[in-house]
Amino acid sequence: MINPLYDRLFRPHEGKTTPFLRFLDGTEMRYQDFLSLVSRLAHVLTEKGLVPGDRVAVQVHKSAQALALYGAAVKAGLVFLPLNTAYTAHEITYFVEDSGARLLVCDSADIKTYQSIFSDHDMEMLSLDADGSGTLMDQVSLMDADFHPVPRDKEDLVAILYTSGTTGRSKGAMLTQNNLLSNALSLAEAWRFTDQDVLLHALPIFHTHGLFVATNIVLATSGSILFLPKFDLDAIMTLIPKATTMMGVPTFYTRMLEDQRLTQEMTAHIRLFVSGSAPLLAESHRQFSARTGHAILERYGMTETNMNTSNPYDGERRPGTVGFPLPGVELKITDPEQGTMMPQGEVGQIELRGPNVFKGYWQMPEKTATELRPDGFFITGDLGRIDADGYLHIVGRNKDLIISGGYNIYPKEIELILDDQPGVLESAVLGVPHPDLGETVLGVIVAVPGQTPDLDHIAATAASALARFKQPRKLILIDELPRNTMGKVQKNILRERYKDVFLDD
Ligand code: MLC
Ligand code: AMP
Repeated sequence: MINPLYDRLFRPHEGKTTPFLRFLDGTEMRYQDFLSLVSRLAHVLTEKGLVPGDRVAVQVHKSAQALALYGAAVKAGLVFLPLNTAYTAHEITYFVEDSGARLLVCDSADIKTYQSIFSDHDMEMLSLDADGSGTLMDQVSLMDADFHPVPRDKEDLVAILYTSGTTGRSKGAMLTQNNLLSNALSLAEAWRFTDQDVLLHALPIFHTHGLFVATNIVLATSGSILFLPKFDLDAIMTLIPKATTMMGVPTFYTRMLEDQRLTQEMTAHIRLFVSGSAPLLAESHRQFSARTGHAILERYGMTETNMNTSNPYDGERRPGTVGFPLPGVELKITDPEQGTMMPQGEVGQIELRGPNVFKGYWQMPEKTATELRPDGFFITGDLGRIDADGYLHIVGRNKDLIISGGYNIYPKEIELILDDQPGVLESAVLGVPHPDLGETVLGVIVAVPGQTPDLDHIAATAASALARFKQPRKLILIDELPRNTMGKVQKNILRERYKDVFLDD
């Protein structure tokens, strides 16, 4: 094979006239038109001087053109680096500099800001807007629709996805051609996707879930995608009768449950609902079954590993569990201190090995070595146990991580900002229950003796530096942080103390 990912996921569709993307307004983009856009975009990228292995940073709204840009990067042998549209210029600066991106594609509204920030960088910049226009697309029309795929090895990098880190510094997870391809094929089979499927797609396309899981499975099986710009409850309710499958984070399902339009009849055409990226409450699973007759299939994944486990397609989809390891994935539960195997049924850290597991963190060999063992097992930081029937239960996290509406937030990054503010002695940032987002961010602050920090000012400073989803939804001033005898802040005590802050609203 010349370029395994392109050859298996994209090439078979060249010339195909069936629809790939279907839009809200009833229009469609056929496979052959998508593939020709991929080729033209690949020409734009290479004519900008990019060579195989170069990073293409992309912070754009969800559009067919944005998805085609991913295909173009694959075809041209480049490394795709998608970035959350909510990231601020401060956050983007880090990702661009750390990755050494050679091209940044962003919204035209941001281009002036980025041009001034990156004026002394050897990096090209092009714009792509939500409506598919921009300087990137201006060049597309001039390009040939034939582009010979750049040869790649299955171990070559195809994407870097940044995930936040415990130290406050984000880490770029390096994903290979084989990581993505093996996972897409494995999931397509496990979840029985065919060319008859119509996937309702309301996830963002800058993360594993919306970009790789959802898109690659459909590409692997030649179905079509109902392509929504974002999650919109009304649009979901209108389109569900036209879809056969849907993938979402738990917030999608809890919001759907609050809508009286969700019934057994209106979901009758759906064959599969999938949930992941954050824990789906067993209670939500049961309510959904009672209302619709559908047992949501919950699965477990990570940016670093793609998808690891899944409830069965046939057989019991057990609420509150994430099912069994996918074919080819080895999973073990180990003692967090010793790394030794825990007895069956006991809680320990989840370790994983398989073709889905990433190659390491971009230019962070030490960090890679602490999480990826020499024998190939990846230490996930999630805590779990395997029940008597083999189902994996995720019972907590051995890492200081908040998951809000499916987005990961590492408290350290926020604490570093809060600690820097006038009048602040120290801070602790934690995740507390939230009815819509599952968890949300709470900031707890201790003042320098005799001073009164201005919480509004601190919130405004956090807002200028951090994406909205990372900003504390509330700041609370307290006298001191609870600590254990080793001096470590006991966030579990704070979590218990403030567990109802957002539930009482
Ligand atoms: C938006 N906001 C969020 C937020 N999303 N705040 C906290 N957490 C989030 N997840 C902010 C908005 O900026 C806005 O701020 C306010 O919250 C409400 O806006 P909204 O319009 O209601 O938000 P909405 O667009 O509905 O977004 C919620 C959401 C979205 C859940 C639909 O976040 C989403 O699509 N999440 C999916 C994330 C995802 O794809 N994760 C996969 C990661 S891959 P303000 O100021 O107006 O109040 C992975 C691996 C795996 O984890 O296993 O899959
Ligand atoms: P990310 O780094 O965004 O890829 O998020 C990965 C993390 O999301 C995992 O380490 C888990 O903590 C969490 N996660 C993903 N899927 C599930 C799930 N079904 N249940 C519980 N947690 C999940």
